[in-house]
Parts: sequence; structure tokens; C-alpha cells
Amino acid sequence: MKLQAVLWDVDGTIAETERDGHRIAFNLAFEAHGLPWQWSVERYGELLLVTGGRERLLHDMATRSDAPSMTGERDALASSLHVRKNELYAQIIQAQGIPFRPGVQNLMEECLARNVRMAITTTTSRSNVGALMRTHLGESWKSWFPVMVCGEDVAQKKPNPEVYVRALQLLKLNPLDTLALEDSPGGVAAACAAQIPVVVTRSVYFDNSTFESAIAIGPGLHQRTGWRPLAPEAPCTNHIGLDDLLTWRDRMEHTSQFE
Ligand code: XBP
Ligand code: MG
Repeated sequence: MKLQAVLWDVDGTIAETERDGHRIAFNLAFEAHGLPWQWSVERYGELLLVTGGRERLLHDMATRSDAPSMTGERDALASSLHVRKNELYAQIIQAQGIPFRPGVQNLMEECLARNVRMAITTTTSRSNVGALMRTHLGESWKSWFPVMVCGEDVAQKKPNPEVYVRALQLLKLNPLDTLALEDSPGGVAAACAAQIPVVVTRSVYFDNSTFESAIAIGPGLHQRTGWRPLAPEAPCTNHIGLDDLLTWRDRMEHTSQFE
């Protein structure tokens, strides 16, 4: 059965945007608001279990004695910080750039060349996706992704499957005609709940996480070693490509973790 579409998670999967992008932008937004808060690399890793930047801010505020005590004030502060954070994130991306993870653009180009459609399926804000994609794919980047479902398009963010269900509706495809690429347990849970086969490329923050229902788990699209199940024999390339995704999808083994 042909693979009709590849569904891309963004943060952690397409690029390592969390530690050196979103986290830094959140800290600059705290400073800009005169707040003495800073999220360390470690603390941010804990906070990543809460998807969505605004939701993450509210979750953190609930642990702070110096956060506003009234719900309305907290909501307003979270919204204002989040808007500023996204502006700063775009500036960081423009000024210093965050590279695509190796092997990502290769697979995107292969999808285009072989008429496999691509969708963006993310809980990040639409503006953040644009900032990242534009720097790597140019102004025509949207033509690469006929379907894009972002944080503001859904009522419930990952691990809720809504992002993926919406993408399938827009693509007019059944889940088994597609395959998702993810890096986080929440993202995998969302894809699996939508019955979409999912391949995990481990990212900095989820390097040691346990994944229950992925059809393959590996270190990144740039290398064929370190995958479970093993990457199929392919003497002519070092990258993971569409044929590998197809093989894993057709075998549909469920891989829980490296052992
Ligand atoms: C990543 C997220 C997002 C980003 C920040 O989701 O959880 O919240 O950290 O984005 P995914 P916003 O890996 O599914 O893309 O601040 O725009 O919410
Ligand atoms: Mg991710």
C-alpha cells in the first residue's frame, strides 16, 4: 500500500527548537516583563510535559508564590508573555537560525519528488512554524505542506489526537495511508490515538524517554545505525528515506524502546 502522506511534528522533530529557541525566548520575555523568572535547561525539560507555551506558563505559575493569585490576572499575564515569547522566538530564528535536524530536508525533498504529500502536525503556534520554515525553505515553504494543523487550530493539544485527526480530515486520508514523525511521548500518544503509524527520531529532551507504540525508534533521519527495528538494508544511502518508512509501516512492529 502506497504511503500517501508524511505528517511532520515540528519542535524536536524538524529542528531542536526547544532548548535554544523557545526556552531562551521565554526567558527573554520574563525579563521584558520585569519578572525575575528564568527556566533552566533542566526545568524546561520538566515543563515540556505540558504542551503549548501558554499552557506551560500557566502550569509553572501555579508553582510560584510570586505569580498573580487571581486566575484572571494569571491568564492575562500568560497571554501577554506568550505573545512576547513568540515575537522573540521569531527574532532568534531570524538572527541566529536553528538548523533543521540532519536528514530532515532530505526526506522532505524525497516526499516532494515522489508525490507523497506532507502535513505539519504540531502544537506550536503557526507563527513559530513560519519563522522556522521560511529560513530553511524560503518564502514558498507553504507549498511544501498542503495541510498544516497548529496549536491555535485545535481545542486540545497533544497528547490529545485532535491535531492528527484534523490533519487526516483535511488530507482526506485514512490513518494507515499516512505516517507521522515525532520526538516526544506526548506526540507519539497523539498519533497513535489517531491510529497513525509513528516513527520516532529521538531529540535532546526525550533522548531517554520510553515510547510504547512507535513502529520504529532511532537517533535521527541522517543515520541508518541505532534504529529499532534495524533499518532495512540500503547500500546506497546513509539516510532514512521513504522506502524505510514504508518497510516499517508495512511490518508494523510495535517497538517499545531501545534495549
Ligand atoms: C511543541 C510544544 C510547543 C512549543 C512552544 O509541540 O509543546 O508548546 O514548546 O510553542 P510539538 P508555543 O513538538 O508538537 O511541535 O509557545 O507556540 O505553544
Ligand atoms: Mg515535538
